[in-house]
Amino acid sequence: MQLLGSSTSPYVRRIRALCLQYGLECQLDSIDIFSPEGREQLKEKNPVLKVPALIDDEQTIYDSRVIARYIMNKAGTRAFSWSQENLLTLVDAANDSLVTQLISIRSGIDINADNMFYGIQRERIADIYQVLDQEVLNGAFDHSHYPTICLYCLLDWAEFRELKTYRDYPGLSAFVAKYQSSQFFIDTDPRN
Ligand SMILES: N[C@@H](CCC(=O)N[C@@H](CS)C(=O)NCC(=O)O)C(=O)O
Repeated sequence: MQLLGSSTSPYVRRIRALCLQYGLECQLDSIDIFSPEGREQLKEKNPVLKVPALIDDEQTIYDSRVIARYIMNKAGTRAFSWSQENLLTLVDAANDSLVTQLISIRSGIDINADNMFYGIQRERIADIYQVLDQEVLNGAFDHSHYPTICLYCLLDWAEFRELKTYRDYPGLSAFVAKYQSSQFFIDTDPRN
């Protein structure tokens, strides 16, 4: 399998970590999604113009959640429960808002501006971090399943990009401390 993506993307990292967890071979085809060449490759492989995209022989899959289902199917694992789907939706919504913030910063836009659009993103991120903190304390992320991988990739990436810190949240801080020595997170660290 070939994964079109970048080594810094939290959405790409979660798929790389999942493949490592299952011992499945997945080659990262690294692109700069904002360079002219990268955009050409994206247009050819994924019309959504986002990473990751998975290419497995003739089959191409868009979107990390669908790719995860595809990989779990290949590995013979059950799909997500409804509560796991909700955890993934929470993580994805916060991650999407943070990606919006990062692209805005790189476009020279002030994400702390007092306007409706950026106010909504800040509110969503803060509320979801609060909910996820509580979910961690309630034990929802005690196991190393796919939502756990996604939460770790979100928290570590937001910290790495200096967009939002998990350190103000006791549950999230304990969560990162628990998982940071996992080999599949060390092997996919965006700083390396
Ligand atoms: N729902 C998508 C989101 C993927 C995503 O937003 N990827 C970012 C990179 S971290 C991206 O490609 N952004 C480009 C853009 O928003 O134009 C997934 O889960 O795969």
